Amino acid sequence: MRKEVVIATGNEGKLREFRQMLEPRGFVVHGLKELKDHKEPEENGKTFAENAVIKAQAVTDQYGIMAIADDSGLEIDALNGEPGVYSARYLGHDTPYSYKNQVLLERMQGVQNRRCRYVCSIALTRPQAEPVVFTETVECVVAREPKGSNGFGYDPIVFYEPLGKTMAEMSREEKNAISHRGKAVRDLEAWLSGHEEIL
Ligand code: ITT
Repeated sequence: MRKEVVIATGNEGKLREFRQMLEPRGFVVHGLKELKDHKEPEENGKTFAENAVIKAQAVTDQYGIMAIADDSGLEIDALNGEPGVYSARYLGHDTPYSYKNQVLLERMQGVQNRRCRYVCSIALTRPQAEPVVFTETVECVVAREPKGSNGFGYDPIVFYEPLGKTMAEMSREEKNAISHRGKAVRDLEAWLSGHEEIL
């Protein structure tokens, strides 16, 4: 039987990573661009998990097909968890991250408590089934200055103490081994392995 799944994301990087994981497992993977008249839902959840479910469930409800969505972001303790679920929209969706990162560093100037974390929730939705959600985090500190050019988004200012470098100074493999998304994807893989018969 063909196992079909839609990756409910407008982010090409996320689509590529999920494709790499799911195609070897026999899934036929579709991106949102292949769907006709897809209605983008409002991401109005209060948590990453709620938003991941909103994005995946919208596709399952509209097309009657299994869907996977990822919602993620950066929480800074001294800023009451900002930018949090607004990470992609913080200071404007299309504002360059070099600017967003500079603003965050300015807001953190002189602040002693630099604890922060990346959070990733992955939701899997299927017709006539409850959503399945995996949430993982990676604990970090806000760097004093941006460093590194790998990765994306907030990576240059997110410093991972056990390796002594920012997320943007890590290779893809290094980041994947410890990251919020790497861990959540492995949770999803383990769940899929244990539920082959019902997919
Ligand atoms: P979709 O909602 O269409 O999947 P998106 O890129 O808008 O795509 P999110 O709403 O989940 O995705 O926003 C995630 C934001 O969180 C992203 O734009 C970054 O600013 C930040 N972020 C999440 N994971 C990150 C990582 O590994 N490295 C750097 N920034 C990250």
